[in-house]
Amino acid sequence: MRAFALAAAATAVNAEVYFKEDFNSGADEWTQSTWKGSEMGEMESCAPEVQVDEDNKALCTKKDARFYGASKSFDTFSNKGKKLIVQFTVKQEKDIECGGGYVKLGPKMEDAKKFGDPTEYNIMFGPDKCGYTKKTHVIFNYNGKNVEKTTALDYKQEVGETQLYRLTLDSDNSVKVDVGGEELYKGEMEKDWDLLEPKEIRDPDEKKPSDWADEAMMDDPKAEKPKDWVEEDQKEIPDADAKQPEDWDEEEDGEWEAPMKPNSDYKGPWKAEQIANPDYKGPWEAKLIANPKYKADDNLYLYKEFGFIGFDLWQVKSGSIYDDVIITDDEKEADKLVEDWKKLNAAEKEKKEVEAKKTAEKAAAEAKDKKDDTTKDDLDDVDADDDADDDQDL
Ligand SMILES: [Ca+2]
Repeated sequence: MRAFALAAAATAVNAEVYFKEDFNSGADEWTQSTWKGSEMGEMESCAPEVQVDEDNKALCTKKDARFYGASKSFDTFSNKGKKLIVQFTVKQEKDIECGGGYVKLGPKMEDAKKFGDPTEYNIMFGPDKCGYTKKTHVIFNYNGKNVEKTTALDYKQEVGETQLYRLTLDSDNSVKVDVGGEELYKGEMEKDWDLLEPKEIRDPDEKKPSDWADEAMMDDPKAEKPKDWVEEDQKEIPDADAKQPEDWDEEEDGEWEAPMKPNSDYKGPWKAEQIANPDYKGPWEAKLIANPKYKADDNLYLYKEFGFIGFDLWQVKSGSIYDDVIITDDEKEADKLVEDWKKLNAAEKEKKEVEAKKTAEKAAAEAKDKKDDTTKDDLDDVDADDDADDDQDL
């Protein structure tokens, strides 16, 4: 027990929060990028409409069809031998249509004003949507290449609701993604990101054997064509019921021949029954061999340096709200923010429900008014028609 308590205490002491930002004292310490010139919008400090804590402020995008770039640096660290947790919240006040909502973490930048798409980063994480293409991005940089997860993770953003994103990267090269406090993904970097060359490949020197059986089915060698099989030349036969017309003149018309009719016994060309080919072993593939290009790496997770976090975005529709960013090696530190998020998300859901009810009531009232008006109009029309008829009668 004592040893366990000591170990737990040691973990707590070693726990580190590398970066934490609640934006409650504004966003002045964030550097706004200018890499796209006049096409850029500023990520501003704002007070979200729905609040649990009324002094709360967040970081917002306010202009449509703009690039956004805002970053903040911190004391550099490496995640060597440690767990890395990145967590933040995103809310979209309206349908973003096409735009990102993710964060990038990377080594210290020389010039944060140039932060943008070409900037080198280690990890990119968060929601991304363009029309029907929607996903929760997890991109790792490996040897200078940005590598996306081979199968995309679901998009979990709902308009008008703050969503909570957490990425956990561990020193055993495992990855976990939690969205809204629920596990969205758990797996391994090597398996689910094409970071390394494949472990095994098909032997390029192996040739398909000349006697390889390509067909799964074959003619039954025991099958025999029935002796009475009607061949194709018997497809049509003279009509036995036909009679020579009485006025047939053999001298003039030639010898009478009965007209042909289809032979009902003809069943098409004879084919042997099909049986499974006992030699068939499936489609040929060269055998798997160890890939000489494969180089194992137990440190896929390891980044020498983290020095900034930033938002590098393009948004068709703005109205994104970011808050409660934390980078830590301690789950408990990240967990502390989960309860706040739950309260906020519940308040937002409640507001949405109230608004949806109001909208439905308004629509119902309008539909009723319209119906009353239409009925009145119809009656007027009937009167007008009657008048017209009366005029014609005269
Ligand atoms: Ca805040």
